[in-house]
Amino acid sequence: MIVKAVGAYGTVPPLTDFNNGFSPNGDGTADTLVIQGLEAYVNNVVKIYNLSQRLVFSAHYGGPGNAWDGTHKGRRVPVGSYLCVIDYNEPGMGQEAKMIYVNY
Ligand SMILES: [Ca+2]
Repeated sequence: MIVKAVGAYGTVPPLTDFNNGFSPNGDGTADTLVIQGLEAYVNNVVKIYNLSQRLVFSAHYGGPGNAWDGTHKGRRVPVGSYLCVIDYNEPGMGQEAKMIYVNY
């Protein structure tokens, strides 16, 4: 897998303020991977890879209530670092990639 780690460019502000870490343990705090404002890009796709470069999640981001909950095939993923790749799927926009951390 080759990830071109670029921010959004052109007139589009980068979405660099999403939470670096989250705790998908169902306690009501930071239980999903919130990426503020991404739902405005209606064609977006969010992909999560583990450090073995295996895809553990891929879906459209539709807001905090429709975001990755830290599970893979119905089970919580192990604590650790993951790579989040955002495909905007908009003309003139690339991908954005960022490391995130899952803890419980
Ligand atoms: Ca939590």
